[in-house]
Amino acid sequence: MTRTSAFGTPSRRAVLAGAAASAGLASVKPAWAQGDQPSLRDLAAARGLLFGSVAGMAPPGRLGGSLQDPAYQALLIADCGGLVAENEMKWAALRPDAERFDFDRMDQIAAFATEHDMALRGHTLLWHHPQWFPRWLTDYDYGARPAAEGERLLTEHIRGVTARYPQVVSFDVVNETVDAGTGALRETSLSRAMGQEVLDVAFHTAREAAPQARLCYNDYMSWEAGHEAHRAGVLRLLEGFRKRGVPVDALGVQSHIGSGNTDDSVGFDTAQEREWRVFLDEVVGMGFDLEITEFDVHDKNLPLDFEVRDRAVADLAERYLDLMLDYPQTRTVMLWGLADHYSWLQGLWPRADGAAKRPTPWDAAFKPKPLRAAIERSLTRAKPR
Ligand code: 9MR
Repeated sequence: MTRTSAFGTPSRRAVLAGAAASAGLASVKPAWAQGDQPSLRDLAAARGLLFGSVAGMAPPGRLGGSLQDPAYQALLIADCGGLVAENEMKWAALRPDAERFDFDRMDQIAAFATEHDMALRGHTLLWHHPQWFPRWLTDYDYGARPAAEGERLLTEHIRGVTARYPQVVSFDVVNETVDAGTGALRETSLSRAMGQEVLDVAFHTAREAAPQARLCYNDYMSWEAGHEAHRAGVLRLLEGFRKRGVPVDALGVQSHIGSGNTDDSVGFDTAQEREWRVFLDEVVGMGFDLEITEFDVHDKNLPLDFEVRDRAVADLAERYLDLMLDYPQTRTVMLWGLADHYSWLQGLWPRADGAAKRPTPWDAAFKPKPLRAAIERSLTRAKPR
């Protein structure tokens, strides 16, 4: 009998085993994989890379609710070796207050990953950005000894989450703490209580509590005009980590590429590529690995025509991924969405023509687009690591 997961989908292992048995083959693609394309998961794995995507447990049909959709689940099972929760591991989701954890929705995501033999990424132990703190944490009364109370709260959180999910292969320990405009470190209630040591404490605690996991600093700096201070701030932060012996293994390069939020071009010309390599060379020169953690291609400023738009998205993606995978230090490629209608980009920065965006490899009818083929080509070209 085919084993069924808690989500009602047959597990990958069961499907693969069943198909292999009936066809008499060692490795067979599941029936719902696209055409005769090899799975991106297997292509990546053969090169020592982890390929996967985000999914979320928001109510069915909503942005953030992709894991509730059986068609989206099928894509994950067919093509992804890794899974990351879109929101469910954040403080805002896990922590109703200072005393309690609510692991319910995150547990369901973790269970899906286990059912389908997917590696789980952890996003994020500390999104150190005031906008994304839960209200209670912003207003928290740290008492007479704020540094000690901040440390207690933070370490308890990190120990709680890492103990609950010991299978996590890689954690975004700290997310987006460099101010994109100035390059300075952001302030939160925690940093006001503990000082910027809060970041070091987060990494030390994660290393101690999850020695099996790679520890990343994750951010969205890019080559775009206006990102110079952001890149410089991230380099300063990484340098400081190294000098102080803070256990950070990799830089998570979010990779929300395409139309910038500030810069309306969709460029990645030769000069920008050079600029980007200078940044990456500095990062790997300090001994950090790279992870692509949230890849998608914003098409806000591309023409309406699907053929033209999808081609431009795919071309940019292929050049970018080729460059990133040229670094043997890049071990992970995670997408921030597989199907267009679940992309967070639908909810922000509308296109001038009001049309839906097309930033992911599958369209809203779950038909693969040129972006999927571009990713496949890039993974195929990647040297084994
Ligand atoms: O995609 C996520 C969206 O559903 C949430 O509303 C938002 C706030 O929690 O976060 C989005 O994910 C972000 C990620 O956690 C960090 N990097 C940027 C991502 C896109 O905004």
